Amino acid sequence: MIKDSEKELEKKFQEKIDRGESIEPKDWMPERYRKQLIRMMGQHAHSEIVGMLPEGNWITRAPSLKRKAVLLAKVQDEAGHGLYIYSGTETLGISRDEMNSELLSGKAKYSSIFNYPTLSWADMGAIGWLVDGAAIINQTALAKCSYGPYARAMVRICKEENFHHKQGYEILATLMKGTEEQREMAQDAVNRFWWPSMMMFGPSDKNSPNSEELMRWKVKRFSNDELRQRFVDRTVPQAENIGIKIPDPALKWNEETRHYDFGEINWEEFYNVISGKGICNKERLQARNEAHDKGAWVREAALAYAKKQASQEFAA
Ligand code: FAQ
Repeated sequence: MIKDSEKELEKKFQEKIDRGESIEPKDWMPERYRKQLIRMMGQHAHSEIVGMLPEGNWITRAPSLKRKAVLLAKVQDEAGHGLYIYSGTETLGISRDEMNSELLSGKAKYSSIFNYPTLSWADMGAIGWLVDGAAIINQTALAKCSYGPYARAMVRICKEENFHHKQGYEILATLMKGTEEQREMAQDAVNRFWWPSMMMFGPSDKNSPNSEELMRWKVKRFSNDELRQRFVDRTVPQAENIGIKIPDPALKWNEETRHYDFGEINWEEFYNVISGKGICNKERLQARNEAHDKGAWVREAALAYAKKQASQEFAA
């Protein structure tokens, strides 16, 4: 039997995607599709892991036992999300070790948002409400992406992110019902996290080199700007509901488009942060490297145990 040429395979692959069918790990796929997914899923998994650090910073200082238990559970959830996505990425032929070394060496990117510091308890509210809120909008779309393992991981992750979003919003709503100082603290956290959250959706469509290809392959179902607009439209009424002001003087409901218009993002800041020059980039990588080094004995012990089990099974 004559094998299909690469071009024919690519044509069938695209037709499958156009019919809305999933691509599974053993299916044929263009090398570029595999590479793009490894890049994007790898960055996503790293974001979940590095994303534990800003909130982890407040676990010991949570204002009550209940808040502490909730925050602890949330940070653990993020670790779980990282693990699902790393496992999903491994189905594309890259090992967890390789991905991890790309993160530790600074070669792989992770979300810009986690390079900002968490200065007050209200930041836990702002992260849950804005950062998880932005993540849900992006990830709900990814739950319908063409790569099966990624899409399935997103379904579970979105359910947990919804809980994260609500707990963040509830922290801010509680502070807004508190003293003048507590209201100021909530507003200050939103002032600092609003624009970085808007940047999570990536560069504007005209400056997004990967979008065209990823949308053709239905990895991305919506463009960066479309998702960003969805985030603004959903978030502004929630802010009004609890008396928080969005720090954007250009923000205005547009009766014609039925969307909110908003101001220009500081793209210079965005590109600085993603090229390693954000406030906490160094600190975050250092923390991950230290954790990796301190965990060496765990990896050694696990390996020794696995070897012992294998030799016992072999002898039996
Ligand atoms: N940060 O051509 P595009 C979370 C890079 S999960 C850093 O538009 P693409 C949960 C981009 O990689 C948050 N880098 O790229 C949580 C590319 O660089 P490269 C993470 C960014 O891939 C909550 C270059 O710019 N979510 O928060 C960013 O088509 C609370 C050109 O950009 C995901 O990763 C950025 N914000 O679209 C955890 C979702 N934006 O690799 C803890 C999956 C762009 O070519 C606590 N990823 N870049 O050198 C995606 O949806 C996409 O990859 C985008 C970027 C939309 C992020």
